[in-house]
Amino acid sequence: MTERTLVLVKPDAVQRLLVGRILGRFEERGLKIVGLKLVQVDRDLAERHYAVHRDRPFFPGLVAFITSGPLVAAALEGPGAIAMVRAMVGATRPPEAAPGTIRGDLAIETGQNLIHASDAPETAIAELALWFRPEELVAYGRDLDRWLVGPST
Ligand code: 3AN
Repeated sequence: MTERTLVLVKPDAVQRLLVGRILGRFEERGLKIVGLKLVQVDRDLAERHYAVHRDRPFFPGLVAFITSGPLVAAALEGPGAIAMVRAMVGATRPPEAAPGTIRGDLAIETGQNLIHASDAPETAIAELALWFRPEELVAYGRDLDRWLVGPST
């Protein structure tokens, strides 16, 4: 089933010049970028995005980190995109992230783990609505989809 999911390429990835490489992995896999922007996140958006973690001890540090510099928000679309992107991102704690995943290849510490991705269909819907206005998500065709996903029936 075609799904959309939210990815945040976090401030550490922007500062480490990894935006292109990280987004490139998703492009190469065949996922379609349907929304994309650079955002300097304010405290209100950060707290709403991480509301589920509000009572965790690392919450203040998390908000400080995500607001510390610009990040890149992307909406990605594809068959089974939500689970596929999570698998490509890897475990939350980089020491546990499998080689071949973004965190397993490029990150070493949990606080600076480069990327966020929606973890379930309901989360993806809520997060996409939080980060993108409806008109910022663009539906379009790609000629190479017949090579990636096969002929349309
Ligand atoms: P994920 O990003 O893999 O979905 P979550 O949702 O459990 O992980 O955590 C959100 C973010 O909070 C993580 N990406 C990480 O930056 C931060 N975080 C999670 N657990 C910790 C922790 N124990 N110490 C510091 N930061 C943490």
